[in-house]
Amino acid sequence: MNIPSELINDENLNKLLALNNSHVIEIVSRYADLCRPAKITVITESPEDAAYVRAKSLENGEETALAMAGHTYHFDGMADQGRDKAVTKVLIPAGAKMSRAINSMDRDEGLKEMDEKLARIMAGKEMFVAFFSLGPTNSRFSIAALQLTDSAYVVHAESLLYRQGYAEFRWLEGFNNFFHFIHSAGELNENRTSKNAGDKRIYIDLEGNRVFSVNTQYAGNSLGLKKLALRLAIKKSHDEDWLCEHMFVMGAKPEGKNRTTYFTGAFPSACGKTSTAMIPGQTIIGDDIAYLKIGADGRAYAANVEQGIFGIIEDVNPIDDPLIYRTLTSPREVIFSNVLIRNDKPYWLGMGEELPKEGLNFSGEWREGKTDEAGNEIKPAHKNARYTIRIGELENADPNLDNPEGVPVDGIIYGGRDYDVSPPVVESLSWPHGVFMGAILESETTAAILGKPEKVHNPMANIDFMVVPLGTYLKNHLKFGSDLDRQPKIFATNYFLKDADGKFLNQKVDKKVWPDPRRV
Ligand code: SPV
Ligand code: MN
Repeated sequence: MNIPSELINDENLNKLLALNNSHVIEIVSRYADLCRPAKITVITESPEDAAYVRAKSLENGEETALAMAGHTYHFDGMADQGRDKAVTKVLIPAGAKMSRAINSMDRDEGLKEMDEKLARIMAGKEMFVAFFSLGPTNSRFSIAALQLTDSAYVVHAESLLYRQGYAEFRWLEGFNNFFHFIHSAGELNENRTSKNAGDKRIYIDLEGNRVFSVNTQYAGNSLGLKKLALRLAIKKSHDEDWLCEHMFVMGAKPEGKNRTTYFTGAFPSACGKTSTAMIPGQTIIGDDIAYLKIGADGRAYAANVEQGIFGIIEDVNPIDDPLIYRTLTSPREVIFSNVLIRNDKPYWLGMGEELPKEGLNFSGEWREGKTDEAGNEIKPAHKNARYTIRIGELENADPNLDNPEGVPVDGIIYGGRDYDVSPPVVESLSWPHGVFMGAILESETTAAILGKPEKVHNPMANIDFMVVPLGTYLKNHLKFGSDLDRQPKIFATNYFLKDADGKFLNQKVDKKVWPDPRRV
């Protein structure tokens, strides 16, 4: 199969051919032919290509520049403000079994539906072909990832959040051991948000090492490298005996001692994961997704899959989150999503200053009291409004952020949003007991996921991304621990206990010493 020549010029074609990988050519050909973009642009790791993507996102209106240098904002549509579990499905070959908790559908049916949805979906648009690495590059943690999308915002956000992977694809030497992601925002509204968000679909094809995502822009649904790759990597980790987790990685530094002890921790979305990774005086490696592998010395090593943070901006203020606040209020590359804009400045809930009474937000022109179609008041910024930055730009970035060996892990923390049962801190008696504590995690869902809050059973905070039967997943955890010569200690935390009057129990913390971890 060839890429239709009218869609790609020689310069871009040569960038693809230089990879010497027929699988890449085949994928680009297939989806160029199906999606029929007006043109194809290949993004390598050159600074010119990065600048091109940034400029395109501004030019096509997916992002708009703010007053501060490097800052832009992006809006997702009203029905596209979080991960959409209902339309995210694992494609299962005929006869295969899956736990009931995992949303799945017949593979052939799903692939057929996707072919129909993708047909000519990029008409008049540009298709970007971009290369990234999950995990540090040139490392046993790295997984090469190919992104096809008609959204410059998606490639721009991925370039902040993930390491460049064009070189990784050269090193594949023609093999097909990479993940690939096909995304289209679909038709756009005037404000550049997905018009057909009601018809979004996210289908995970484990057999093809690929994920399809259509009619959505929200990063958790659209960025291949984020939660879409997490699902593919969970399957891969099971085939290869390592762990792929919804975990932060941070360095803890005991006061007065010159040593760093690395912890990983899994908390459901918006339950304190980033705040824990950002505890004052400690260092951060990652706040969302980690791969854990066993080192030659028999210890567990963790690497951050990402190099950036797609963090919740609500309650980021100079008191609770001084480092992130400073990073978000100084010149550098930052994408703000779903915040309020007034006079080219971003505003968000809990930022520590009074918000304007009118401005522009994800609902369009906004003024205080505006309601949605159901009559509910629209807040100035969404509760799931976010910022996208590189971790390396934070003052507390750990020196091992990009270490290809990862970091040795001595502690693992599981935490949920449980208002009435789980104790504030528990240490497990053993690795299997710790696996049990992770497995019984219960938590209230949050604005990171579309729909009303509900208390769900969320093993290892990973249930939304599970693509293997739960029993298999837990057995893999038990095996991983028993294969280690030195097992990390496992803890469970709960920051969210309430008293009989519904007030949070541990509200008397001195905020200057220990910012409220119930921020997320
Ligand atoms: C989460 O919701 O767990 C996130 C953000 O980390 S998302 O990209 O939506 O997954
Ligand atoms: Mn997450």
